Amino acid sequence: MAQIHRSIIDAHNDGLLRHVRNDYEHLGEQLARRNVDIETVRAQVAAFGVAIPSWGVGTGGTRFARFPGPGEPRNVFDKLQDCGVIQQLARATPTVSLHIPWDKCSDWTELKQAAANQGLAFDAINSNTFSDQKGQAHSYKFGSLTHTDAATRAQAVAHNIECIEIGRQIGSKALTVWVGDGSNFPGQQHFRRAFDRYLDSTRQIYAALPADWRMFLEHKICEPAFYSTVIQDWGSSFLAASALGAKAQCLVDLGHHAPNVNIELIVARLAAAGKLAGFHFNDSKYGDDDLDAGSVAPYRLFLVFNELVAAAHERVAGFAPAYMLDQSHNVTDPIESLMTSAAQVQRTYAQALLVDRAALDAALLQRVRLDAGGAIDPVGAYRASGYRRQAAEERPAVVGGGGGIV
Ligand code: PSV
Ligand code: MN
Repeated sequence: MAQIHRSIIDAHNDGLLRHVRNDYEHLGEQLARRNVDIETVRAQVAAFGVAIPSWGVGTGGTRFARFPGPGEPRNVFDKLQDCGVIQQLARATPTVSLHIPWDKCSDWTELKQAAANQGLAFDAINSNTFSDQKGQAHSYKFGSLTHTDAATRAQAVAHNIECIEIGRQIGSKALTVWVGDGSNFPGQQHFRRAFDRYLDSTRQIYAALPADWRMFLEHKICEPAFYSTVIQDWGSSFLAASALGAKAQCLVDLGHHAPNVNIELIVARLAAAGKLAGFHFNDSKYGDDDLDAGSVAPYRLFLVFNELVAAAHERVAGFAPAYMLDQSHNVTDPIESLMTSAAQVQRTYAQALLVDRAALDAALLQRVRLDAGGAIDPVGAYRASGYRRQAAEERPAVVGGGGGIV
């Protein structure tokens, strides 16, 4: 199957070109009034890329059912083809992140060439020791890198080293390690010993990393283990990454935290410590819902990007996060979801670059207020009015010693 023909894209663009040019020019004028150079922002956004997860182009499912979509990719070559279309149309996803063994193939050189033909390269490679594969000697039912059985741990370590080897062949520069290891009941696992075993296993993987590679440790609060996980939070991840060395960093998947956790603060802490590996972008309402990035809580995504832009602007040492999507498309066409999610990530980056985000909305809001008979700048008009001073004169303060809740 070929990529989408150039003539189809051109015909589509032709009909919209005039509006896009006019809108862009107008936005440029607006931004210029706030001393923002639209061409600078355009260049920064154009240089921004977010990797597609190979598993994201297939239809996902829940614990209850999976409803296959039409034309699902049958193998890693089909997946690359879908990724190629996403990049061809949306131009925000120049790399793909593979997951082994889901994406195993017999000829990695051929795969690398197939990717290049689609204008794609490879981002971090993901290992999988959270499910058993056919013919595997030891089961991961009760853990992998932290299993109490040494032979099972050795098998999980060997798999990760194999992933590094595959990654070398396709041009990856990082290994992402997420384990489902943990426990379902209090008392099932010795917390300290399980973490020690994790360190012991990951040290062996770390030792196999090429000099120019990084190792991304991904934490997750729960699932599939529902009482405890070994790398439960950024604290555990940070402890492990610090123990391993400079090449080990912490990867933040936006869906892997307790509800209401201040993720942007975690981002700031990790960036300051030189330990921010990157992101798995997605969105959620309740747990690790893996919904489309920015679809539920766009402001949270903005606050994350605000930290990222600030760290880049302030040239924080060692700041070079890798950006990836990690979503499960259960009811939508994965290609559509990935294109709109990538655009949402790009848009949020652009918004954060503008810094004075409030000013962007101001023109519209000012007009709405004006039409309704309000003040163009309500706070400015309020301060200038002296209302508070007058109120203080007319309403003398009451000495109060109680709490603030009345
Ligand atoms: C685990 O929930 C995770 O976020 C990890 O990144 C896995 O590699 C991926 O999802 C698998 O879907
Ligand atoms: Mn993830």
